[in-house]
Amino acid sequence: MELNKTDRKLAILIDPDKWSSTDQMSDLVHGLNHSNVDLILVGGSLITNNLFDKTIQYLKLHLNIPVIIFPGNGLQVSAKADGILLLSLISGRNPEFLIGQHVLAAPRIASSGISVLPTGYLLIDGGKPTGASYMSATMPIPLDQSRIAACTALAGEQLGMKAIYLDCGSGANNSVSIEMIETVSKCIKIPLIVGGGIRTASDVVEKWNAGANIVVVGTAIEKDLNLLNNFAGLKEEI
Ligand code: 1GP
Repeated sequence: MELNKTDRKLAILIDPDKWSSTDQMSDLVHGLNHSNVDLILVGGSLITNNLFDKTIQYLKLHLNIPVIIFPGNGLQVSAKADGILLLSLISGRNPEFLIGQHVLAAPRIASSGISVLPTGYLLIDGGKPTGASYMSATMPIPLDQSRIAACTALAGEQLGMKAIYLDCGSGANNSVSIEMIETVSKCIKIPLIVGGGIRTASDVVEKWNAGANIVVVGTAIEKDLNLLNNFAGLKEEI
């Protein structure tokens, strides 16, 4: 999985709980095949159905877009994916999400043979508690504390992480601010992923312009699949 500091990529997050019917998946695949989406992320802070593996398999079968696991916990591993963002929740101080789940998942990740991208994951306060903040039992970084986010991201880079993910959490009221993206992006040499509460094509462009290398959209696509049409041709506009 190659990511670069010059990338401007769009990723769609698929939570298998939210795309559980065959009709939904068929519409999704049709929409994605006519979009300019660069990456598919699959995962969720809590997945209650048993469709994780099948969802990845279906997406791989019907799409020519890399499918990357965005794991909410150590159970979310599949050999059918192209890779995994191995998230360490470095904004938090809960050892379970800094290293604990990783120990449990390590043998399965190794035997799956999928590519691994060690990623420093920072939860940012998006104006409401989210599944990620609750399930990880961590306190997000306040949205106006860009310096804390930048120092945390820099520490992640110094620890050897290959990407940083700033996330307000799925369905957040507010997305990561332009100021925070600019501050963090300038501080690190590794690629920056930004997600949580991003709803429109213009939001995506703003985040790219601020320094995000990958912008992730999940909930907005669940609510309106037609939004994918707005994303088509986005890169030609900038
Ligand atoms: C959540 O960044 C992702 O981890 C996507 O968030 O669902 O709010 O788009 P949304």
